[in-house]
Amino acid sequence: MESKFPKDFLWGGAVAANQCEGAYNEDGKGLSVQDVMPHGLRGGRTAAPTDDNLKLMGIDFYHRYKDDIKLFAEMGFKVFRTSVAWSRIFPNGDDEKPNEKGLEFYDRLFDECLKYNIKPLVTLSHYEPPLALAEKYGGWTDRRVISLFERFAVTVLKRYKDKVKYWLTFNEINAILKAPFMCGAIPDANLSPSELYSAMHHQLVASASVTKLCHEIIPDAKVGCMILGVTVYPLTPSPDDVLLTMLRDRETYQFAHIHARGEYPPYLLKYFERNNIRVDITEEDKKILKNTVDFISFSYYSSICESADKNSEKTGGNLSRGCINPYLKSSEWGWQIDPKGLRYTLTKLYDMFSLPLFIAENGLGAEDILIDGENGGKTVNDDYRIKYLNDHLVEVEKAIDDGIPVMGYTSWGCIDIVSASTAEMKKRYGYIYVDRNNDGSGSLARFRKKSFYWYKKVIETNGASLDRGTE
Ligand code: BGP
Repeated sequence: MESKFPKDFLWGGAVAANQCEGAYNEDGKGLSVQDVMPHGLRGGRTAAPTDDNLKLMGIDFYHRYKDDIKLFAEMGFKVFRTSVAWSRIFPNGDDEKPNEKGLEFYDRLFDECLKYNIKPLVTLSHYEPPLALAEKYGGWTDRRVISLFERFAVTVLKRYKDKVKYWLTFNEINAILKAPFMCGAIPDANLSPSELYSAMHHQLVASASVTKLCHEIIPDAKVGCMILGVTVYPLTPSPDDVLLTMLRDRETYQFAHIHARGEYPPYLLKYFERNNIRVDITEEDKKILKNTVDFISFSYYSSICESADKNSEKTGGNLSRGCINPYLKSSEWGWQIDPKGLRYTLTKLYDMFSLPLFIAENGLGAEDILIDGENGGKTVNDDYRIKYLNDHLVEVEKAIDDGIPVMGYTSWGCIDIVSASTAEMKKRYGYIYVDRNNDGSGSLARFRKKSFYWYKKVIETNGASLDRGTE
């Protein structure tokens, strides 16, 4: 069947520095919050890095990026999403001068991408603020962190202005309300709502300010926000469930609203007022927020249901959990699989904000079994992953056919990396298997999975090879 994907569709994959690079203390890098979160999101933090933190070595991308990018190029990637680790460039977050060695690493990395005509899509902050900001400032609760972030962003934007034309400000910016330490270097577990929402506000102002700076420094750049795209359905047609779903949706879409419309939605301001939440939104902040994004990007893995019934059974998930949808199956980690939910989210976001969309993350975390492959190599028969990705892409194509401008698709963890929520290797997303285990053992060798060849074909045919079933 003829493909409906636009000719210039950006096919690719995504990772984050802290989940793949390793080399956590090499070439002048400072510690990031991830270096003291050995067990992921729910595991708390340690005082200093510990040996059981798989992120300290990641998949050694810092040293192996050339071979890995070569593999991405073999699949035909048009785009590669990664982040610049803030603590590689400003080891303490507030240093006066950047760390040249850190900057050189990303020069080499982006050059390597460009060698194969792969466009870098760069996230400035992907769950990896410098740890020193937690200790010295209480993280993003302190307004001064806005200018520290601007300093980092300007340094990076100026340095890579000829190499990187696609930028994202904060990964899943809505996540700060759920994981304040990981997203905002906020050490205090007993944070008041006013402090938490102030931290959120500071990130939103920083995001808008960096959007402006990026447009000034790189006039031909496209800057997007990045939202954790939680798709929510009412569990039943009960008006209570429907209303709750609407309210839950607002928790996500308010972030897109601020980035796309340049102001707080009235319902969020009302929420502050009703709950006595004090956020200092200055006149200057309001002006800065007017610097809106060029596109909206989001992550999409699964959907959840909302119910007024407090006893309804809950799904798995990393940051957003909800009620189980009886019509859907789940991944081994309890994330409900819902390809149609992706079309729903694309449609909803476009109906609300009329901006181009980018699917910055999507994928299936699964346990893979390495088997013997051709020519003495190894491989994985990951038909389950192929099915997941295929079915989601078929829904993306339908959204495109409905007239929604979708710029690109970077599937998550295109090479196996350490997971964010559980900090393990066992949960794999990649087209490329990395020989590394939860106990830290493994040769770090890379092997092409069956999905590697499948995705190569999808890109080669611009989506025409997707299996659209009988629909
Ligand atoms: C998103 C994060 C990623 C990523 C992904 C999958 O929320 O932006 O960093 O890891 O989720 O989650 P996990 O790694 O926990 O399976």
